[in-house]
Amino acid sequence: MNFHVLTLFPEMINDGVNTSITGRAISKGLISVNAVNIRDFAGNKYGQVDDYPYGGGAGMVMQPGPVYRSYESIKEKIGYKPRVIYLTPQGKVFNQSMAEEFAEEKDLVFLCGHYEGIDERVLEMIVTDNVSIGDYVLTGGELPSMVMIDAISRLVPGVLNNDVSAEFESFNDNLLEYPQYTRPAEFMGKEVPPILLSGNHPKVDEWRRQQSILRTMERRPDLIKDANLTSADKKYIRSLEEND
Ligand code: 6GU
Repeated sequence: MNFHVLTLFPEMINDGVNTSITGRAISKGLISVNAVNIRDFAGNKYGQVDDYPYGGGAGMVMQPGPVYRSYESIKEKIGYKPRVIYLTPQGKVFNQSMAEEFAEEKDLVFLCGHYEGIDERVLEMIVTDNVSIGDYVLTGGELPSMVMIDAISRLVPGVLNNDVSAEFESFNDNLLEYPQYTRPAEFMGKEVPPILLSGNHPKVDEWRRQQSILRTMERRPDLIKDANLTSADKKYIRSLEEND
């Protein structure tokens, strides 16, 4: 899978993705991250890419020309019109289902805005998806694009060490993960839940499932309505409600 990031700060992208799991995925050739400097497509020799907003107001607006030409350079290279994701707090809030959908693409283009934004005309021409990573305001689209690259990359086959885990997670869709423990069996007087030391795998699985449900109800009750609950899960929830 190939990620192309149109940005005024390519070093920020390269520094962010070349480490850890995404870094290893790049070394293994499973993904590529191509940070394209929009300034390389400036219209004049001074490298200008922004200008004052028509109609007045604070700040600067990124000009359409450099953005359009940087997009065209990607389109020419890959030979087709890719999906173009504009990172904006005005977009649809990113979630795991969107990550799964984007992971199906061969190429994805991320367009990172800065200053007061990008001239609307070029957005109308090239953007296919407006995406936000949450309801707060950041200084630019670079961190959001790295967040999305991370979430999408780990769904690409081979990127995670344990190829079962991403699959298992989607099976567990919309429930939070159960708590994990490792050695020592006792830490500062706190014991690991005894069931985990029992060697009884069906019981361990049942306990973990119940912990996932309990956590989701306590921490993210909004997710329960979309969870894939079995009849055993519903029975467990009823037993919790009876003990209230
Ligand atoms: Cl995608 N961009 C910016 N600038 N701020 C954000 C965001 C994106 N998502 C949340 N806040």
